[in-house]
Amino acid sequence: MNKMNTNNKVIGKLSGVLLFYLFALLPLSKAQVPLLQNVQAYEGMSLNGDWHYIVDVQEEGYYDYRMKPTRWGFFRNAKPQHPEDLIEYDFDQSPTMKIPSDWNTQDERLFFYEGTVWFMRRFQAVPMQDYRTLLYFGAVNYDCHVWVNGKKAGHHVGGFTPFNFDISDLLVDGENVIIVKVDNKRHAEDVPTQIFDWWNYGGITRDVRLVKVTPVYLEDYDLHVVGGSAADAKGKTCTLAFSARLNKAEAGHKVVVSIPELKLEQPFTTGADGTVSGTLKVSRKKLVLWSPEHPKLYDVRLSLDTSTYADEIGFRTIETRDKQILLNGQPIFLKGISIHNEKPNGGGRANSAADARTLLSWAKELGCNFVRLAHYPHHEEMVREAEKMGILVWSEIPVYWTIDWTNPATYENARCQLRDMIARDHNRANVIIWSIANETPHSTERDTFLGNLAQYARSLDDTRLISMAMEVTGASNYVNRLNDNMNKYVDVVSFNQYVGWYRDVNDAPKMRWEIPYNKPVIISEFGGGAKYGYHGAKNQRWTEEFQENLYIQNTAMLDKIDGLAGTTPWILKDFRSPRRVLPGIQDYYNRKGIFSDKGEKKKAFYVLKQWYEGK
Ligand code: GCB
Repeated sequence: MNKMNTNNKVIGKLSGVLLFYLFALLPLSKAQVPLLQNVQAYEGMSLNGDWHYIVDVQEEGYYDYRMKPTRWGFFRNAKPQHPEDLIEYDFDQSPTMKIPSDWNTQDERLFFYEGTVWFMRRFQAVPMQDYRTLLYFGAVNYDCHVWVNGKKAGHHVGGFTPFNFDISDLLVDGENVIIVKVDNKRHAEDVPTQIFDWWNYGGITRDVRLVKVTPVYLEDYDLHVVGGSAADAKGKTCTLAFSARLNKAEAGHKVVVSIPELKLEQPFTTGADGTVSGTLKVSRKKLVLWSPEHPKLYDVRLSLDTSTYADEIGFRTIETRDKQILLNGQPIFLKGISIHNEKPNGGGRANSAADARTLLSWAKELGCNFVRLAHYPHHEEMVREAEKMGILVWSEIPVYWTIDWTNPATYENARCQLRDMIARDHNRANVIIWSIANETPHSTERDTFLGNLAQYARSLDDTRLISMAMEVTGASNYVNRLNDNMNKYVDVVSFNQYVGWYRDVNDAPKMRWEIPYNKPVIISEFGGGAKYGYHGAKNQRWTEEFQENLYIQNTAMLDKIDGLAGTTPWILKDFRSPRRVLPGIQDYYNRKGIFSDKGEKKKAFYVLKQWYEGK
C-alpha cells in the first residue's frame, strides 16, 4: 500500500468518525412525548416476542460510512444490493431473544456482559388517517436509541421507567422495521452510578407496544379523594378531585369522568391550555375506601370527545400526625418487606403479572400489608397486583449511594426518573410513599440535590408521603442518632440499619435510637445473610440459625423505637449481585433473603411472621 492510499484510508476513517459524531449530536427526532397515562386502556399491538439481536462490544453498529466499502450502521438494517456489496451484519441471520427479557439470563455468553446489544423486529402496519401511533416501552436498561424504518424515533436514558415516542410519521404501509440499540455500561454520572448491589440486567426488560391514540388524546389524568373529607367520619360528603391534561393546548374538548357504581358522572370542557380540573361529590356512606383489608377498586370511565377509556381506581387518604401514619384517618403499622424486581424462581428481571403475583403472595404469607419496591421503579404489574391484593407500596428511584451530586445532567436524569415514576403510578391507591434516595452519604451538595428532588416530587403530587432511606451515624458506641438535614423535606423518616450483620448481634439489646424529629419512623432495611439449608450454631455466619437469631434480636430492639410506624426488612428473596462472590455461599447472590432464590423459606421467615402477627 503506498502512502497516498494510506492517507486516503485515514481520511476515510476520519470522515466516518465525523459523520458518526454529527449523527450522534444532531437532534434527529423530537418524537418523545410525555408518558401516556394508563397505556393499558388503549387499543394497539404488542411487540413482545422474538427480536433478532447482535452483540456489539465495540459500538461498530453506530458507524455509518457512506462510502465504499459500504459499512452501513446497524440502524439501517442494510442488505447487500449487488453481489459485490460488503455489509458485515445481518439481523435476519442473527439469533433471536424473547422480549421482554434481560439478556443476561437469555444467552449464557451475556451473563456478565455490560455493553451494547442491538435488537430488531418487523411488524405490519396500515396507515390510520384519523389516529396517531405511539411506540411504548415499559423499560429498557439503560441507555437506548430507537429507529423506525431507518429514521431516528428517539433516545431514552434510565433503566426502570416507561417512555413513549410518537412514530406516526415514520411508519410505512406494510412491513416496518424497529431497531433498538441498548447499552447498559455503567458511568459515574448515571443514576444509579457505577457501584450498586444488584444485577445490572441489560435489555428491553419490559413490554413493548404500539398504541393507537386520537390526534388529541388524554395525556394524563388524576382522580383521588380529598384528604380530610374521607378521613373525617363525621363528614357526610366526600370530595373527589379530578384533573386531566390533553396532549395539545386546545380549548373546547369535552372530558367526562364517570363512576357507574357510584352513579357519578361529570362533564368538563378544556380551557385554552388543554386542561380541566374540578371536583365530584359523593356521599361518605356510599364511598367504600381502599384499604389492605378491603382493596376496593371502582370501575372508572374517562371519555374525551367520542372515545372512552377504562381504569380501576381506589380511594384512600394517607397522612401523618406527629409520629403516626394514618390510612383513611386511622393509625396503621406498616408490616413490610423490601423486594427487588427479580423473578421469583432463579434470577432474571421479573417481567410479568405472574411474577408479581408470586412475589407478592410470599409477602402476603408473611403477613405484610406493605412492600418497599427497592431500589428503582418496579414493573407496573408489581404495583397493580399489589393494589388488587391490598398491599401498600413504597416506590423509589435509583438515587443510590454516591451519586454525582454536582452534575446538572445527573440531577436532570434523576428528576426525569422521578417524574415518570409518578406519572405512571399516581392513580394507584396503594402507592403511599415516593422515595427519592437510598443511603446517601451526607454533604451540602447532596442536600441541595435531594432537597430539590423532594420539592419537585411534592409539586407533582402532594397527596402522598415523601421519604428516603437515610443513614444513622453513631453518636457513641451504643447510641445512634438520626441527624440528617433532609429531615425537613420528608414526611416519614426512614433509615437502614444492620445491627447483627455489619456489627455484632450482641449489641442489639444495648442499642439506643434517638430520632429527634416529630415524624413517623420506618426502618427501611435490616437483616443478614443465610444460605438456605445451611444449618449450625446461631453464631455461625451464613447459617439459617444465625439469620433467625438476628431477626429475633432486631425485632426486640426495634420495638423500643419511639414512633416506629413500620419496617421493610432486607429482603424478601435472595437476589443476584456482582458484589457477592463468596464461593459455595453467595455465588453472586446476596443471601439476605428470608426466602431463597428458589422460593424456599428460611427460619427467619417465621420469626418475622410471628412478629407481624403481634402488630
Ligand atoms: C444496603 C443497601 C442494599 C444492600 C444491602 C446489603 O444498605 O441499601 O441495597 O443490598 O445494604 O445487603 O448490604
